[in-house]
Amino acid sequence: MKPINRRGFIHLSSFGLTSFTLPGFINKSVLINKKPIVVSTWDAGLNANLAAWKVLSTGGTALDAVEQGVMVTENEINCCVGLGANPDRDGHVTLDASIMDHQFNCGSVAFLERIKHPISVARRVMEKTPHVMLVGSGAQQFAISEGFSLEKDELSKDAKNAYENWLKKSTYKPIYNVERQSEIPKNDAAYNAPHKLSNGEWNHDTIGMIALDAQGNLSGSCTTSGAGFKMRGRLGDSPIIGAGLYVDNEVGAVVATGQGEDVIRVAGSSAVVEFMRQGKSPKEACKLVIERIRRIKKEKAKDIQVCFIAINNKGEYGAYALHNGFNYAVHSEKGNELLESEFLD
Ligand code: SD4
Repeated sequence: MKPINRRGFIHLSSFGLTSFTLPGFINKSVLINKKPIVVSTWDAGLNANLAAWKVLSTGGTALDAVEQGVMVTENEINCCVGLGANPDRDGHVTLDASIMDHQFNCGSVAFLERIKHPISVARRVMEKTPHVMLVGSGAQQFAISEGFSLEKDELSKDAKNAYENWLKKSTYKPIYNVERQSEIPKNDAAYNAPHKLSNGEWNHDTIGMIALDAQGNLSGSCTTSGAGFKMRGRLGDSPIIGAGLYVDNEVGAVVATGQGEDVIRVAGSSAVVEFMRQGKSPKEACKLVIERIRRIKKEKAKDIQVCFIAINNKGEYGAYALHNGFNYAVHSEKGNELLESEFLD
């Protein structure tokens, strides 16, 4: 056993140590072995969770889990996330991603083009630079210097079709799953199957993931192509720490999806963490911030979707959405399942 000083005591306490046999000495038998859990947004989360679970179930860190988990989704060709996703209105795919660990270390990239794994570039920003955020050509330059390859600037088949369709009208109207929900009769099975819109377009563009590992540490990640057909240069909430993602190991981890502008407005993920700090459950905390967004947006709230998922440091999780149609995937010892989120209206 190794003596530790007072500073070490505080540090190690936050890693899940509950008590000590003698002052200043660690009793390894009291190391908390937390039950790992990973929660991610939308149905793509099911696959992503499998990769994250491989890490968590073999004693790996939540940080590795949330990176490797969302890389699965970034890898999918013809997917709503990563290089196969919908482009901006000029026809280029621009990607945003962020990652945060249990010690307030965080990194993000935004407006990144032609790089397959923005989440890993975000992690390198966190670990290898004195900065939190790199954008645009600077982020791309950094990625290349770190050995990431520059992919072709070309659209996937689905994205090309969607873009050609969009060009016919060229109106910017983010849809997520709200428009589709209102189009489908409530008794239709498709009402609760938010995969694609009836016109074949994706109804979301993001995967967010939060995890608790066996050491009791939380981490989170988020990666997105942003809103399809957005203005060139537009950033959403996903690369903004505190908006699209926030982790405070003493409290919980939160990630957002949906209309990024309205998540940024309320510093959404950070706000959910603050409600959990006040003792609210993950679901209640998510709901309070969703209600705040609805109050702010008034009647315009019907045109947007915003959703949060949260885990607290006990491993309890929850989610809440503004409207119907949001689902999220949870993997624990009990298995991997897709759950329908509760919603305001
Ligand atoms: C954004 N929040 O860029 C992202 C979009 C999203 O499912 O979550 N889409 O605003």
